[in-house]
Amino acid sequence: MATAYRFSIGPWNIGRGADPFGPPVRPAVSFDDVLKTAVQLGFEGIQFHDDDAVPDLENLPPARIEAEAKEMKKRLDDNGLVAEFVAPRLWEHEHGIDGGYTSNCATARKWAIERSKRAVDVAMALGCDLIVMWPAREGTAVRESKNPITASAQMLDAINAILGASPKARIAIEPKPNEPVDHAFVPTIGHALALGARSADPARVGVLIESAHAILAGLDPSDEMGFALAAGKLWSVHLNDQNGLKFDQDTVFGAANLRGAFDQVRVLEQAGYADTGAFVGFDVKAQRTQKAASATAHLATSKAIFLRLVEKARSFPEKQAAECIASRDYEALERTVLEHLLSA
Ligand code: 3MF
Ligand code: MG
Repeated sequence: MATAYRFSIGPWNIGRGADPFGPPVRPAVSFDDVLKTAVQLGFEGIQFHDDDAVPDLENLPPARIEAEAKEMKKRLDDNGLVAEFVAPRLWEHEHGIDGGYTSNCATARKWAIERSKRAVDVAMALGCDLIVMWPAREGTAVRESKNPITASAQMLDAINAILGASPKARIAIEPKPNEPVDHAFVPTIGHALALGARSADPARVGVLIESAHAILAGLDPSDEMGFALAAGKLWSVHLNDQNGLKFDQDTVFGAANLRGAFDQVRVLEQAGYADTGAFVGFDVKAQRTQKAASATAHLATSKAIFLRLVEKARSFPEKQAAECIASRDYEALERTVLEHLLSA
């Protein structure tokens, strides 16, 4: 029996439809309703920004932060849910305007490290050891505004500070090449793993791969996953889709490129990802046009498509494909793949 996949969800995946050109179009969803949706749709893990778990944590003393995070853990326990990860949300705070760890302002850099340490405290109280580092604004819009050599050292300092905050903490870096910045300092999985390898404890630094982020970097998400899986470093995924090089769309998994989605599922299957216990998350957003009553359909669809593609990966005609490869008949392999994807 193949191990079952475990799925996770973040509260930001049930959004209100705001975009850079217009305000929210749906009512706010309470955290309790997020938990209810997770249970209903069969998502076992909850992904947190630090302040999703402990609102206003900037203004609370450490003991209060811990107490509130423990209360949150109880809410999870009561619903049969677990915390998958905590991500320090540096990019929405005024100190994070020019990035946190790589800000040109020393006060902001100090703040970013302190806030990240608090995120570790939150994670530990929630009973999870994974810290997701999305270096959202760690980069430039005006290339000459920061020194990339200094920035790499600052990123490394931040990683080491998080590792130092708890011997249990593991970091999954979630690289993205652009947006909100023009050029990010940690744009790909290769960059993330290289930084991790130079850290104080390389065994505790891995990656989270978001499909759309790889596509925005002009890379194939399944190859990025394969690279991380080969190193035993793929500790979470944000599956979604992206229709070419434009803003980060966060569409339903498989919506733009079903074959690309199949290849991602296939590489996870080939590596036995489910056996590692790591979660499958979908960083998807409901379309702005979606009415509130069905604004979680994108999550249900992504999970359903993922599971259909698991079946497709498991029933893939491996022998036939191997024969095509052995005779270097890649046209026949192309046909084999396409026919399999189209078959009932
Ligand atoms: C970035 C992320 C999140 C963002 C989320 C909201 C962990 O891809 O996964 O951080 O906050 O996407 O837009
Ligand atoms: Mg993501």
